[in-house]
Amino acid sequence: MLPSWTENQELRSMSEKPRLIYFNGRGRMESVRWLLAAARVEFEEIFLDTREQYVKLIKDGSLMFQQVPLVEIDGMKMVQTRAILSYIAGKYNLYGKDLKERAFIDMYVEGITDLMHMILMFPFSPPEAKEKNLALITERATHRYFPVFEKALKQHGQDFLVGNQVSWADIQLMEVILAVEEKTPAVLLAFPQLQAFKTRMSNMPAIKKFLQPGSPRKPPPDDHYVSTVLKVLAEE
Ligand SMILES: N[C@@H](CCC(=O)N[C@@H](CS)C(=O)NCC(=O)O)C(=O)O
Repeated sequence: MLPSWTENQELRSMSEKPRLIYFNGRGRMESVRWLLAAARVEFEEIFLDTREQYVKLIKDGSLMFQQVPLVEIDGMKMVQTRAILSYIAGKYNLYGKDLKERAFIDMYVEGITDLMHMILMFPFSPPEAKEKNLALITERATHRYFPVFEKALKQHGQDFLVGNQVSWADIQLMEVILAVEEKTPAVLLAFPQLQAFKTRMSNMPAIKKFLQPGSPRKPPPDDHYVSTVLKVLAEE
């Protein structure tokens, strides 16, 4: 039997590349880019550069909570970064093999996200708060978050954080390690497990490709990125 029109639409959208709608910079979308790259999924991007583009998305009902990131995938318009990431992780077998593995992946990912949130807000901090905020990122990475992953990798004795295969948690850990190192290059000195983890992850073909110039990975935020975000989101 031929598929119905709706099934046809569904089949068509299932075979289309995901489309990422966000600013031309890291922000909350960067973890989505990392996860898709790790899953070897090609994607398209639309960059928001003007307030008009953003208002249009709100008016046409694309943004459930009037916020980006927006990812069009499998016929859905997905918002909320965590929902997007967990859908991708589930779809591409990066979300553990059972509920308990998922529970650990969730805990690790939430911790990493808390640290990442400090990093992604950093460029928007006022000049007089920059030094303090940078010190706080380094302090939290060194004393709260990285020790957890150092211990987890050591006790678990596997190449990866959960089970014996790569998961969403590993990809986000790799992303945050590189982001903290950009700010504090020596931050891994006291973490031999994390150093070895970083080397292993960097050598995975999909990650290696993503780390090469010309990939969809975005550079560290600069003044242009900050002013674009403020301009697009600013209310009149
Ligand atoms: N919980 C949401 C937060 C999204 C969010 O705050 N997005 C910002 C841009 S990075 C935004 O659209 N802000 C506009 C607003 O909140 O009105 C998520 O994780 O996706």
